[in-house]
Amino acid sequence: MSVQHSEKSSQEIISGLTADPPHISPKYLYDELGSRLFTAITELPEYYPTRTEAQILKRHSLEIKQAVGATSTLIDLGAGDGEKATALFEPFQIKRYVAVDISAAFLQTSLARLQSRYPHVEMVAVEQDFSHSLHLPNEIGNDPRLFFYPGSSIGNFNPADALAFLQRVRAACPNGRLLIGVDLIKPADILERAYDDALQVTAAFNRNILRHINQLAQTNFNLHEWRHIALFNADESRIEMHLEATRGTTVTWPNGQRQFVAGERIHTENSYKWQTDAFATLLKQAGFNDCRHWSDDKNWFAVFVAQA
Ligand code: AVI
Repeated sequence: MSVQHSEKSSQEIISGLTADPPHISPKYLYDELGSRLFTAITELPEYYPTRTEAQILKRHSLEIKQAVGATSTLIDLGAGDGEKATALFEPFQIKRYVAVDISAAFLQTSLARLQSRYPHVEMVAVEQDFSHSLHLPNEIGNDPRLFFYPGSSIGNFNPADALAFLQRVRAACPNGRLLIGVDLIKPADILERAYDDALQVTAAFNRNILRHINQLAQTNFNLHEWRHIALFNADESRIEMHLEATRGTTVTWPNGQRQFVAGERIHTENSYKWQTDAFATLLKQAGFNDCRHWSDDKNWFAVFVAQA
């Protein structure tokens, strides 16, 4: 197993905190605890994307396998615990599993566990923030590649960045395929419940970003002073997550500070919801062709296969 390291930037965090409106990149949601909280979110009754996607993959497995064709290297973008990808190992006869994720500690633990369950699959861990660039190590070779981007993580990019991201994947995938999950537009109450669950796991996930950046940028956020907000912005077709100050407070860091008044919000995440036609157009704009998709009975989620 090999690990590639990347640098985290406290400068980026501070410039987001001092911007108007203030924001924190959603990638900082995923330290080790954040990744575990996200795994817990995927098990919540209100959070339908993960299980709906799994149902689509299961129900249409034969057609999806046919659309993907021959492949042996699976590149899992935002692998997390890698569990979703394991469902593809056998049907696609995967020989090499390349797990790309921003959280190195989580990746290593996950791959060590997977390696003992799948001793014949070569495992490569790549610690990378692929939201800006995608560099894969030479050791993964030139066998046909299947890029796997499940869970509607594409929704965490705005449409322009989603296009740029898909173009990068397209460039890294000569003659390969992309298998990607996309969350679809649906009534606001269903969406808002999915991002503001009764157990408040999503609230913990959102507030954990402050704990994480306190470590990275030496800020002194008091988590008790911030509450979780999730709302559907219909004009932008996205769920927004914010952290709202419950009282006036001053946050400091080495050589700087910012005051927040009660009710002021820090924007932490967007999760865009798509129409299937618009997403197929986006894939074509990125240079993919032969795009096919499958959906569930309620049309809540879609799985696309596209050819590079
Ligand atoms: C990772 N990503 C697709 C999740 C989403 O639904 O946008 C992150 C998430 N945020 C809150 N709940 C889940």
